[in-house]
Amino acid sequence: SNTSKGGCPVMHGGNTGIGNHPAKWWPKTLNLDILHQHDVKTNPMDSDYNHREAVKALDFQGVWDDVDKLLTDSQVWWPADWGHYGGLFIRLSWHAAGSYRLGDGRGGAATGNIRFEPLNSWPDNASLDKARRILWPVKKKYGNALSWADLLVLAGTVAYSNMGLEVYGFAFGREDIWGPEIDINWGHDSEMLAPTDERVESVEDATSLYNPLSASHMGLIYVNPEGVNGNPNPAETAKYVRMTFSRMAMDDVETAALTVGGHTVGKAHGGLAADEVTGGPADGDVINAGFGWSDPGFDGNANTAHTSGLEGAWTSNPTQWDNGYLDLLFKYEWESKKSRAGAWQWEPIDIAEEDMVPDATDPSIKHNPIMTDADMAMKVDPVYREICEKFHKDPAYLSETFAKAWFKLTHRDMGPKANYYGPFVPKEDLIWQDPIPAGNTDYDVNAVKAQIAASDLSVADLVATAWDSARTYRASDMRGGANGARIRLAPQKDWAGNEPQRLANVLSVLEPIAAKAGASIADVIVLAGNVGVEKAIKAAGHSIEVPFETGRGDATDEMTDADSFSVLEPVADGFRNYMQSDFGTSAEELLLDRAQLLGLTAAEMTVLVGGLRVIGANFGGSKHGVFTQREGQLTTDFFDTITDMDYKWATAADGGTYVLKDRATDEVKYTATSADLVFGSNSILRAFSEVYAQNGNETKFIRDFVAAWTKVMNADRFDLL
Ligand code: HEB
Repeated sequence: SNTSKGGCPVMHGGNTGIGNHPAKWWPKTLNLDILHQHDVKTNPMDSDYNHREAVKALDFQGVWDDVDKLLTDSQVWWPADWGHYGGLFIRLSWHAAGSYRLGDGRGGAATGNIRFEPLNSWPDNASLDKARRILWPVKKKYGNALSWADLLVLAGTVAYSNMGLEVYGFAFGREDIWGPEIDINWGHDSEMLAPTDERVESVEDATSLYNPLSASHMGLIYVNPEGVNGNPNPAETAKYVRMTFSRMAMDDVETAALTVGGHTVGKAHGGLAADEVTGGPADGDVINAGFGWSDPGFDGNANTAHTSGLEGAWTSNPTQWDNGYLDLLFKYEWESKKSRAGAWQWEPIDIAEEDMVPDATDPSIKHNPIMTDADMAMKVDPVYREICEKFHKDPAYLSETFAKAWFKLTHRDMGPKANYYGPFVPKEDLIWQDPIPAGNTDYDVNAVKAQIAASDLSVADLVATAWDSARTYRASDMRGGANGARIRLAPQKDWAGNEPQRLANVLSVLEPIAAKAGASIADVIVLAGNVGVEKAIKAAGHSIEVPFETGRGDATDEMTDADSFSVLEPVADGFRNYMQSDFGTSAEELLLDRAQLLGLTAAEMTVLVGGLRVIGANFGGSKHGVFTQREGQLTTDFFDTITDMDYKWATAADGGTYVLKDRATDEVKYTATSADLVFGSNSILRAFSEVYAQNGNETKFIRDFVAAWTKVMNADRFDLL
């Protein structure tokens, strides 16, 4: 018989659950999978589906009107508070957008990531599973052209408009992903909602929050509503509000406006005791149909729903945009109390009957309004207080400030305006959009190339400058890149990683060439890089042209919010073997992080590193990883060397770098960093290195290098799509 003892009676040799990944035994292995997310294989759309084309044909006004109708179409399975889903939809949009952090541009609303883990099941996102299900009929009706990512942000915007706010605008154009983002480091906490202490150096110092995290707990969007580590203390909470909002590019005025405007509508839900609350959708039973936080106390009435554990509304008119929040905050003294679910919240002392809040199901019952610890921070912190007093005196100023901050919150990670679609796009250019004027497309490219080639700039100068100009691009929020030529403006021109002196010298040669031809300097910098690459290809005995697209524009200082660019500074760049100082993270991990932000695959990262090394494009002309006797030629020498057993590798005397010795003579032949050696030591990267070292792949190597190079040079050309 073919039966065996033990085990499952059906054949089950597949790793069908997520917890048994083969790499789990070697947790320090480089996670190259982060380069291969959101690929064609995970995308159910046809291979020729172009979302940008599809969205142009969307019935924009129809979608808006249908969402507007949904607001008051209460469902029996999740009834609307006061018959209006406005508060719920706004919290949905805010939590979709609020995971964005400026530090690396990751998180945010631009991809529809809240549909997937971990965000789908984060405790702070409780009940937003219901909100999305309420929106499903609209998603279904408009099909491919309406992405979830757009709908999630539109929902809150339509809700505000419906409740009386003059909204600033809305742009369509976000494209959905189809599975979790695995690249984002949300923190190394031991468990969901672990104490803040696990992600700060000192709880007393909010600014010691580990960068780029922008929430005080794993599983929260921002701060603990009950107070730091659950202890009510608005002055302490204020510091965390300031810190976490600044990590999302919001200043004090924007932060106060968002908090006040956010809680002008809707309510908090505390129908259950904390120990009755169950896990999110990913913890649920199949019969929960993808819903989490199953709620045994919910009796079909809105007023028994559970979400955060806090209970109550902030204003007496929670379905209207008004000034009720600040009226109540300043009119009353507030005391800290436990909600019916046992959560800390603030309630007014001696409230007048007319200021009380009608019950969400039965308006004949009245409740106290509430404030979270973060709301009290608006009154207790002197800076927030002054701003809020101004808002209180001038409701029109609050409305305008809020509307603009809401637009920024929900569009911050969409990149330049070239990515905006639809009739509700505001005309005005906003500084945080990093505006770039359109560039000339009508000039003699070959004449410009000839002049660059005839200049006395070296191949290394040409290639390094173009690379530096383009490498700031991050697909996470579509900022940075070669377009705009901001490399010639402050602060970029002075970044150590850009080798300011060399850069100034190269620009002094390229700028007159651009001016004479009528081309943008942004175009000429990239073209110069292409000329350098073509020279290196020719020197290696091949002839392959590097494709080029005209039309980049030149930004000015006035178009540039210099401060907001500091996060793009390349303090490490493994592609040029550069590390400003020891960051406690390995050079290869920083290389991988940059490759992911650039949107590269592991093969593209490999071919670029190997090619840039032998071209001689290292920072400061360093020789680490330049495994060739014919620098300046685009050859496969890097890969030949790294796969060659005639070399023996050792740690260099300085302890931080490495040497390659001739195995027979012990003579040091080359020096290297770990960002070089990883291409021979990591099993996956070695596999790619072998491809380029193999006989017969010399031309493929050059073709692949040119394709990857061109991808980086054009990564920010949304105007071409
Ligand atoms: Fe908010 C809600 C917290 C900010 C909007 N908030 C809510 C809650 C809590 C909180 C706890 C409740 C939930 C339930 O349902 O239970 N927030 C909070 C905090 C903060 C905030 C802590 C920081 C400061 N919010 C915010 C913002 C916004 C908002 C910014 C916008 C803009 N919220 C909101 C809304 C709501 C809330 C709308 C309501 C929801 C409903 O109605 O459902």
